[in-house]
Amino acid sequence: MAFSLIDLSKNPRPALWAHTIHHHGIEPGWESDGVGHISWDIQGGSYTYQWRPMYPGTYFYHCHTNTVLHAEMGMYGALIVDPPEGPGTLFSGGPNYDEEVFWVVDEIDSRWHTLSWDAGTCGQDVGLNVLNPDYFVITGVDGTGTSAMNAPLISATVQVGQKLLARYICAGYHPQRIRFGGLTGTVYASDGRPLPRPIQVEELRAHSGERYDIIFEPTIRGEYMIQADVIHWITGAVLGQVSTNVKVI
Ligand SMILES: [Cu+2]
Repeated sequence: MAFSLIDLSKNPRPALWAHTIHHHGIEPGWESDGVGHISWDIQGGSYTYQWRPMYPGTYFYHCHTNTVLHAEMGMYGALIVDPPEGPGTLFSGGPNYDEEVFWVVDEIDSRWHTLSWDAGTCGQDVGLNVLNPDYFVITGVDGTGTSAMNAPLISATVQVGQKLLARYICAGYHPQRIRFGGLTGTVYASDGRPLPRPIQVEELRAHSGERYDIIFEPTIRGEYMIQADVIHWITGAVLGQVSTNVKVI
């Protein structure tokens, strides 16, 4: 492990700036929280993040260097903590599941992707307050066509009587609404913690960074369309939509 702590008040901006990992819900110490300036800023080399997973669940992490831009660029991910029982159990004492899918929904404004990695860090207004998405993705796959249909880790085929766990993450900046095409799901946990009591839902609304663990126990064979709308945070207009499917056989 090689790193140096940079005092920004005394050092010029380095030619090579690193990225960091900032966790949501994991609660590491400050030295592993990845928030620029108050955690480690690393000039070259690498840093090993350390923390102890205390609660099983669905977590979210993202880069915290020039955060708004880098997270939009796709520097984020899902982090799954399984209970001691292993995959197949959501949390100790919680429900079991047979299949697992990941619905990580995000919007992309391709204009932002023409910017330099450090755009705006010296106080310039580079327009990061304007997000007009022209691409919509689910778990890294184009969600507007058919790419996410029957896609591994996103789409699922289950039998009547089986339980499907969907780990849904709102990874965009605009709010979202996800609809389950006629399936009723049960939300058992959110943001890495069990709910006081499970809630039955036919759709969910979520804001940036929120996670929901939803279990479906379909009783009727058929193909169900899962659709998430990306909704403008001021006007409420639907800006775009991603789709995938669940087949019940
Ligand atoms: Cu970064």
